[in-house]
Amino acid sequence: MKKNLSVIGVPMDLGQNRRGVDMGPSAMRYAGVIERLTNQGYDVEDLGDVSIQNPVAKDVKNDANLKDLDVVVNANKALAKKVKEATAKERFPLVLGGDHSIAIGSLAGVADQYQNMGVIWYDAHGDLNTGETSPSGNIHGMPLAVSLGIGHPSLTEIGGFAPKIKPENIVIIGARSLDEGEKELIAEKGIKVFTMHEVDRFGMSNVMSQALDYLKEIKTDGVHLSLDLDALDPQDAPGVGTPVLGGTSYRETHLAMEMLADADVLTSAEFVEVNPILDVKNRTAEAAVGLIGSLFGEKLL
Ligand code: HAR
Ligand code: MN
Ligand code: MN
Ligand code: MN
Repeated sequence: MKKNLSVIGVPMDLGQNRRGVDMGPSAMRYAGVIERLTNQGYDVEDLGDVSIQNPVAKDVKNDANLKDLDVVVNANKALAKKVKEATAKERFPLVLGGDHSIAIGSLAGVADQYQNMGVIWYDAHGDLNTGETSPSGNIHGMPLAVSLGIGHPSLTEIGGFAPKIKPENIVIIGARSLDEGEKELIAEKGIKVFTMHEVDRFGMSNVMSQALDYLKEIKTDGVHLSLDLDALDPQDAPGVGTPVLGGTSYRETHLAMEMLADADVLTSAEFVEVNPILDVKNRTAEAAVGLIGSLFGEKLL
């Protein structure tokens, strides 16, 4: 792992309709993310938060079934620029969300600097909707499709090129809530998915080994981790906008992060969907920061 990190907050909550996830970056900073990484010997540069235009816009759907499209587009353009600058300076971008729509900007920022970028999408959801298939119009349910170049051009063209990633370079882990259109896209594109069925049946250790082998086989030159806290069971991560029962435990996710640290393949990461308003005593932000600690090499002994 690179020793120089750039932390970028994105106080975005307009990709979905539960207000409060815009406070996620503050909650994770409050839970000590910067100190935790600094104490491990990293050179941590906190770039502060990307500014969100018109943060009071609210669930305004356009004709294409996309809520608050312009605000989401502008924030992701700004994020992509910051992520790209950090990567160009050989720093590891660590993005703190914010709702999951910000993965569009993170991936736009890293993708053109790698020829064969891998993505680990750790999430209860597939985030493979488009305006046509989305039941909600919420853009946080679409970023993975957008990064494949599927969706509204004002989203897919962020960063000036599309697609950002190839379907065979994606591994989804923890899925348990997929819409019909998402299932069709997974089948059509042959996207690798480890649902909660596989996690329960084979165990997290086995699933992570398979995921890492899979990425190794396709010879990725960079790997982005997109971790949606709702992948965790609501018992361990109550502060998320779209909780789904039957998720990974904190312990399983912790192990997954340790295995990623040992494999030393990641080149960027984001932690999203922490909503302090829905949380219990900042538990979800603390879980996120604990996971970040292991991801960056903290050992229990
Ligand atoms: N699939 C549903 C939709 O598109 C719910 C998405 C919920 N999303 C997230 N992202 N938190 O993972 O509206
Ligand atoms: Mn807001
Ligand atoms: Mn998500
Ligand atoms: Mn999710």
